[in-house]
Amino acid sequence: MSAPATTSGAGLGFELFARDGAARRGRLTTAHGTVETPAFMPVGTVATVKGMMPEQVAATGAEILLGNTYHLMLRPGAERIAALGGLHRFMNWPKPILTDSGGFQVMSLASLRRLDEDGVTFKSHLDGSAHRLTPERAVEIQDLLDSNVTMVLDECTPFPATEEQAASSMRLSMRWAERCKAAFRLRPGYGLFGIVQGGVYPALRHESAAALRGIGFDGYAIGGLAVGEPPETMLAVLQETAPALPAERPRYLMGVGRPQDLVESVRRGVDLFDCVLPTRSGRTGRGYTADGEVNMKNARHRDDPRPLDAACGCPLCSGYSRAYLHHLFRAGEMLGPILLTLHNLTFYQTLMRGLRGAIETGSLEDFAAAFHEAYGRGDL
Ligand code: PRF
Ligand code: ZN
Repeated sequence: MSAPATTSGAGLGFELFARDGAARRGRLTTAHGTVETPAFMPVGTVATVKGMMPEQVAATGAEILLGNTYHLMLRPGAERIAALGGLHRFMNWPKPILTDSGGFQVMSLASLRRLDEDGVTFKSHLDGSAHRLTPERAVEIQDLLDSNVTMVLDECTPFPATEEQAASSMRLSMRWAERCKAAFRLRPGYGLFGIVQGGVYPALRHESAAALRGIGFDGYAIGGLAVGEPPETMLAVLQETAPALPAERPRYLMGVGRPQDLVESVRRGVDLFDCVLPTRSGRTGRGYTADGEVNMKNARHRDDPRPLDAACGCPLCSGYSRAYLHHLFRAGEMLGPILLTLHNLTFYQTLMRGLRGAIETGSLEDFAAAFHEAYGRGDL
């Protein structure tokens, strides 16, 4: 069973117009605009992409942001954001927004977590106050935020986990997915994504994908990866899982990843990504270029008049030297993280544009080979 055709009418539109091997070139349509896929979503956890004005984020080429149920329910509160006109208005980002459901963040950030069949109780990492998330409340919060893409509440199975642990965790997530579907308010331009779990076990991944297909979602995420397993394991699980998802619906690999992971995951059929890496690295002095990662705090940049990446058209690379950026980081100046975040987000969006173009022209294998050849050079 697949999701209903939603190219027009209820839900989210998704068209595919080119394929190259398992890779897909598509367009997601929401109530707040369209997203060319494969796409990378910058992370705007607390209703801001750290250090960036929304206009700057849009100028990097980003068409959709990720927001977080967990953080926003704690502060400033979902009902408050709803009363202020929703998350788009609140943060002045008029384009599409996808929100994560909170389960993953509860497990990584909250204290005193207690998971039961009905949901999860936890204490806030901010002030220790007690809160509860159920599948129904997670959907309601994302509705209050006016999120275009609501994610089901799931449990991200930790790595490592035995097959028995991964199975019972995944089956709980599938029961929660069904409750999320029942609680979700259908409306045009908004959709609900299921999340495949099952750890590193192919049989469990297939069982999870089949359960979600049976329920029927607007899109299908692959969760529980990039949680500490080796990169080759992640790609093997991905290669196993992607073909088990409906071909005509978007696929989202949650929390991934490094530039090389994006290239390899697109080759295996992923349409959507999110990751804190470009923004977090930007704040800590790590820059991405076609020739690999660069640590701007390294003394070797002290006298370097060249831009970080001569091929990049971002504000950092068009106006400032490596020596100046190095100086800003050494001096602890806030412009350093701002400029480098802007560059890193531009690098990620430029990579996605390159991948989309390569799929359109049927040259993805050559694009990937050339990317790895240059990027593999590492710190320069
Ligand atoms: N589930 C949810 N959010 C997530 C993950 C998950 O498994 C991951 C795993 N990489 C990141 N974010 N809901
Ligand atoms: Zn740049």
